[in-house]
Amino acid sequence: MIIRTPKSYDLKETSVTKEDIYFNRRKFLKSSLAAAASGFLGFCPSKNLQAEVQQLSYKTTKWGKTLKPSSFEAITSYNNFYEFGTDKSDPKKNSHLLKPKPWTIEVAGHVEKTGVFDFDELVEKKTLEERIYRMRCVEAWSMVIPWIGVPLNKIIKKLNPSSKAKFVGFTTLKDPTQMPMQNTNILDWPYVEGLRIDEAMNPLTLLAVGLYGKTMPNQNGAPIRLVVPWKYGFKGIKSIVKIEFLSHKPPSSWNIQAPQEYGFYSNVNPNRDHPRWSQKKERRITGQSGFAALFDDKIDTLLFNGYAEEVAHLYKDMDLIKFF
Ligand SMILES: Nc1nc2c(c(=O)[nH]1)N[C@H]1C(S)=C(S)[C@@H](COP(=O)(O)O)O[C@H]1N2
Ligand SMILES: [Mo]
Repeated sequence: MIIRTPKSYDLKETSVTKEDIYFNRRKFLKSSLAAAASGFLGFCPSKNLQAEVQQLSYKTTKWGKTLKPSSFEAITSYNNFYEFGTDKSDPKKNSHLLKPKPWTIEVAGHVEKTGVFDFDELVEKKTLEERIYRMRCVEAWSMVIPWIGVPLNKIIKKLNPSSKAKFVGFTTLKDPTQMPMQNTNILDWPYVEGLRIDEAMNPLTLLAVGLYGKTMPNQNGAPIRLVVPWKYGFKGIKSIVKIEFLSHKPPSSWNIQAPQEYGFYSNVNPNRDHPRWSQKKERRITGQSGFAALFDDKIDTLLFNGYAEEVAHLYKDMDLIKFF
């Protein structure tokens, strides 16, 4: 057996199948005790890649263990991030301009701890968890994404909002030198989003800082983005620089753009069609059928994207067709 010293071009090659390394790593973590004892550690196949991409340490949780994640390639090359272009392939191509480090987040409004926080102050590394969630875009495609993040409620409890805080508003970075499409007016910049405080406090809601066990790729919203798995994807605002605790409903970019098409709630609901297309089914992008996810089968869309058990109580007295 020949053990070659890897060259820099090898790192590029291995990064093509990052999800294999991810799955190996998950197996690897399980057997790490036995492995350490047997001196197996030196043969960990992901070692070289770790030098290239920063690995996050995190707690594994029960969430989504039975779901098969979409490929790393699909998750990081088929994106909506209009700050970098309107094509699904644009964010991967153009988001190298984003500088996610250093990063600060302003906290404002009806909350005790206001001010500008450094990323690491707000996101304590020891609180990171893995959550494998179904994600449903309003455009009727979906993926399964293994996020790494902090439940937003943990951060909110630390910041200690007052009883006047009925909503939470989020704002994306505005800097046209990093986000070139902000030189155009395809959307009102910066991108903004919001949740009701009880939605923000729901244990499913995450501030994600990574996926597949790695630091968040720029195209997915580095260094920190919202993940609300029972809502349409556009609620998951990327590259957040401000969190505000408000007494009134915060603005939402797509709601401002086309209020008759995109509501504030935007809970995934197969019974409420978009004015221009059905929401009954979705194209699940697995990345398994080569690049063109376009060939994947259509599956039924589930109420609250399959998370009714966890979130239906938040809307028990609401007409979900009227408050879409
Ligand atoms: N700042 C910002 N956040 C955004 C968007 C955007 O254009 N700008 N697109 C949204 C939409 S429509 C979707 S479907 C998700 C896509 O997230 P993903 O690329 O990580 O899958 O990001 C959301 N967050
Ligand atoms: Mo979307």
